[in-house]
Parts: sequence; C-alpha cells; structure tokens
Amino acid sequence: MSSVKAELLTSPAAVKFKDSMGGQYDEGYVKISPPGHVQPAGFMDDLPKILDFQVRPDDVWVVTFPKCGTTWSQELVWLLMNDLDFDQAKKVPLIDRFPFLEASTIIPQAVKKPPHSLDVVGGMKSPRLIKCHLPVELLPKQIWSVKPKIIYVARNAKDVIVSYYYHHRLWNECTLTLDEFAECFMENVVSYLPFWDHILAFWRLRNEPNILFYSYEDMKTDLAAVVRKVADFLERPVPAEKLPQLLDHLSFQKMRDNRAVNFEGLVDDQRVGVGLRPTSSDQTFMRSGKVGDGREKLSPEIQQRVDAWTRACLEGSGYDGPR
Ligand code: PPS
Repeated sequence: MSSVKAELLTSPAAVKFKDSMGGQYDEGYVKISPPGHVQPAGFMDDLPKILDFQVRPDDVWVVTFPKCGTTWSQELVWLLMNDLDFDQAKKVPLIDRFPFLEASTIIPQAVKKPPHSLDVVGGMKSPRLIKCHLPVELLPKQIWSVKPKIIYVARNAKDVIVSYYYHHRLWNECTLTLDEFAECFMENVVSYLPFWDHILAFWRLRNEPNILFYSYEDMKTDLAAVVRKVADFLERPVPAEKLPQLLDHLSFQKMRDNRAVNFEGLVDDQRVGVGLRPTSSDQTFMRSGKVGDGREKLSPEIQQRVDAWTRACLEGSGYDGPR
C-alpha cells in the first residue's frame, strides 16, 4: 500500500467530467498508480481494506470493467451455484445474492449508509459469489495466492462507452453529451478507466486454471455455449432438460422485466438520495442489450477516434478485442 499513490485529476477533461456529475463527486477523481486507475477521491479511504480483504478458495468472483456483461454473468453464475433455483432468483435482489465488493467505496457520499459492502461480503457464508470491477493491480492481494475461481467478461469499447454513458445518466444524471463522454473515456478521467489495460491484464491471465475469460459478444452469439463453458468451469453441469428454462431466464426480455436483477428501486433510491428526480420510463438499467449500439449512436468522427485509440492501446498485445 505504501507504494500506491493517488494524484488528483485536474486536466480540463477531468474537471468537465466532475462538473457534469451535479456535485455528487465534488471531491474530484484521483488516478491511483500503479496502475493509473481512476476512482472518486473518497475511494482511497477504503483501498487498504480492499487490498487486505480476506479471500477464500471457494469464492467465485465475477470481475469486469463496468457495462461488459457483469449482471448477465452474475445471474448465470448464481443459478449454476444454486441448483437453478429460479424462484429465489426472481424474489431476492441480485445485489443481496451476489454483492458488489467495492459498492460502498464508490457511491456518492450523500447516499452512503451502513453496512459497508466490504463487511457484507466479509460476513457471507461460503461459497461466496462476489462482483468486482477493480483492475488486476487493485484486487485483494490474497486473490493471487488463494486463487479462487474468477470469471472475467470483456466487451467492445464502442458499446461500453455508450452503455457507460447511459449508466451515468441513469444513476447520476450526467449532463455531458455522448460524444463528450466518449472523449472523457478515452482521456481516462472516468471511474475504472483505463479500459483496455483492465481487459488486457485479464486477457493475459486467460489460460490460468482458476480464470475463465469470455466476452459479452460471445454471450450474444451463442449463450448456450457460454453457459456450458461456465458450467464446466464451476463444475456445476446443467441437466439438458433444464437448459431451455435457463436460457429463457437469461434472455434480455426476461432480465429486463425481472425486478430482482434490473436495479429498479435501487436506482431511484440513489437518485432521490442525491436530490435528483426519480427515473423516467425511458431510463432503465437493462437498456438496449445488443452488440453494435456504439456504431449507431456515436458520431462518425468519434468512432474513428475510438478505432484509432483502440488500435494504439492493443498494439503489440496479440489481442484484437471482443467483436
Ligand atoms: S454494471 O453496471 O457494470 O454492472 O453493468 P453490466 O451488467 O456489466 O452491463 C450492463 C449491460 O449489459 C446488458 N445486459 C444484457 N444484455 C443482453 N442480455 C441480457 N440478459 C442482459 N443483461 C444485461 C445491459 O442492457 C447493459 O447493456 P446496454 O448496452 O446498456 O443495454
């Protein structure tokens, strides 16, 4: 921890992004080095606890950059680990079944209330299912010696930019335009960036026996194949006769209408907590659920810039990125 440094971001893009968040992160954002990872300044208070968090060998972690298919994969993993208990999956909110490790460290100060998410996960019965968006360098140190199962999900940059933009509009009423947000994304002034470093670090680890790496695009192309891969990895085979019900439960339409996974309620709690009006009907967590939104929604000029930036970030890595 002594070697980790946090530097307040003060570039014009950083100030523009902070100011677009309606005062919810007035303390600003910091770049944490190594690895140059961005978070709201308040995150630093909890980083020592995160790094020293006790990992268990039978944990199952879903780790992603935000908006890459986390919730979709969590629901799949929870069902596989709980004998396909569809009734419970529809009743109990996913956040309670499969908590988000650093949730309390990143939500706006105005809506922070106990219990702290680190304590919630620390107090869970095994086997714990844990969601986390942190990069390799800031995961609990024990993860590399205890080696629990880790599922990492990647997604193409353009669709993530669009999805993350609408995420910031949904939860925080971010006032930037989509193209302005894309610029802030490529300039690494938004939480959890830099994007490609996050994905590449796990792509390099993809052949470790305790790590499974796939993409949102893989799930869209052949969900049944991903289900089989995850089931094999977790050693929780799906009986053939149950597969259709599982695929149906995991469909975009069913997840969009399932209050236990679509964050209805939680979003409005946060919005009202920071003084925003509740969501309008066109603002939903389960938003578009497709591949190619970036090509439809980003301006041609920004798309060219994202393509050039992606090529530069991936150059020499041997990875072309999810598509
Ligand atoms: S978060 O906030 O980081 O946990 O978000 P995350 O769950 O990673 O990503 C949210 C995006 O995943 C889409 N989603 C799905 N797509 C297809 N099918 C299913 N079942 C599904 N469930 C979630 C969700 O709509 C978000 O993508 P966008 O592009 O915004 O629609």
